[in-house]
Amino acid sequence: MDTCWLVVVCFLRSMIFTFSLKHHTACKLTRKSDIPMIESEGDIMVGGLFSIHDTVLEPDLSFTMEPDATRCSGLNFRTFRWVQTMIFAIEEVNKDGHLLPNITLGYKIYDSCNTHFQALRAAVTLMNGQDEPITVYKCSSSVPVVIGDGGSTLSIVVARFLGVFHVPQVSYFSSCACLSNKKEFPAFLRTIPSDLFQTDALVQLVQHFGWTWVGVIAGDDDYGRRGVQTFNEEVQRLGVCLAFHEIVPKNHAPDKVAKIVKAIEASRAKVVLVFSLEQDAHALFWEVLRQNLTGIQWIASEAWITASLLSTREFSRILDGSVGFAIRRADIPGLKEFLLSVHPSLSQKHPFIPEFWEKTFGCSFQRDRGSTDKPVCTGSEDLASVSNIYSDVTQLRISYNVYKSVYAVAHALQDLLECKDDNGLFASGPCPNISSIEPWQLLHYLKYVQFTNKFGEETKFDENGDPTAIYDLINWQKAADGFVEFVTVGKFDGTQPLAKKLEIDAERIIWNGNQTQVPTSV
Ligand code: TCR
Repeated sequence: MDTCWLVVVCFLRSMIFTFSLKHHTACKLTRKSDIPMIESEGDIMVGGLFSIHDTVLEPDLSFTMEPDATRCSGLNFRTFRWVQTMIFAIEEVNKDGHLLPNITLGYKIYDSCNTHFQALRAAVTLMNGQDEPITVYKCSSSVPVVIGDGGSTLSIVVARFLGVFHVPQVSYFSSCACLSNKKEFPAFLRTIPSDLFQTDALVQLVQHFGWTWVGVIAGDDDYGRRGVQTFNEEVQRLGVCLAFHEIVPKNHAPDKVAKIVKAIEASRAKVVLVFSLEQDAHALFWEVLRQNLTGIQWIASEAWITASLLSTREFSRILDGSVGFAIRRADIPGLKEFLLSVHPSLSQKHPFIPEFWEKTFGCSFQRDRGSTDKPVCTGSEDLASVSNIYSDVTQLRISYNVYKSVYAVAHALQDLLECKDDNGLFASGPCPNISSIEPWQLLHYLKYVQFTNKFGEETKFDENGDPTAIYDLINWQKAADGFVEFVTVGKFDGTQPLAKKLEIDAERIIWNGNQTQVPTSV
């Protein structure tokens, strides 16, 4: 009898233990209101990660009350255009009678707020669905593929997580060469070329014009430091001498930046590469202007070659003639109209629209008039009447990468649907079940996807998930209104044999100081 009781008690205790353990692991990760999401239903859902805002406002973590939901600030018009481009591309695929004819694509897009932990939080939520608890044993994901993230720092964090579950991730903006490592990032692909190819292109440019005495300046981050490091190694092998190697500090300390500009002058180098993000380049050129250092032929890295911050009248005196490689652009028919069709009436599915509207028109939707002196937004404001970075479709480079990413996913799905049994994933295996596509199956098809889009450009990925590296060679020329015009004067095509990679239309280049003669480096 005693033994019998013991067994019953043990059984009950183990039940309680299992229950509490389950309860513990099943804690809710997020509340629905925590993370705003742009959503549209579809047969197959595509996840999206974009830094719609520039920063996260830290919640109060004093542990004396429940922390508020995370809030982000600084709505970014450029990224907002990228988000709309993803939606545009998905709607275009849905209307296409040939591509995925009987299937509708839906989407769930989250804001990673330019912050790695927010990006990770968004990725986890994408995988699990907002209302569901996070559990270790749930292996199917609410989305089989994610488009994003933007910056490399964010993509690296997200890719470590998604990679574990073999959820394919297609980035439109993360160019760090480190992401080509498939041991670390097995499910990561991208439509932006790796920076490795950019440095290769820059080295060939230097060689092409016979420059032998070149100065280099880097921004103090992975982008600048890594870029310059590979450039230096390559260029020195070709017998080019480095006049100096400077690093622009992130705090833009005036005395340090002034020293760098003095060093440029002292070196007598006439050709200088600046491999940095536009903000750091801006700090440097501000000082170059102040010291009135002219006559330098600047070579730009991709991050600032089409930067609106620098292509102004003010800087044109020193920066005219600059050359550098930019990601390819395209004119996407219908996109402009789509961008202008954003309206507050769509806010239910797109919770970021009210803020976008308020920022664009300087008005407020707040009913409580006491807290704001801005005019009330009526909804009849006219988007077409304002010109801003959001609706500017003249430089669709990253937007075009977003567009390509959506099409890569659509074509991979199409290939998956066309799979015939006995010709499935493995030599003679069955085909995936359409109604429950597993992320790893889609990853397989994405790796081998290959198609030519309506602009005649082919998209495919190499064994590292990298696209074919094609860049436009851009030259800054002064337009009639005093502003800078980005003129395409050549092309770098990484697929070509070495001698044919770089194609330059040298006669069309106008060098620094309004010269047509190629500058010499000494
Ligand atoms: N990919 C970079 C960030 C970046 C950037 C830019 C920032 C690229 N191009 C232009 C500002 C302006 C390319 C990344 O994080 O991978």
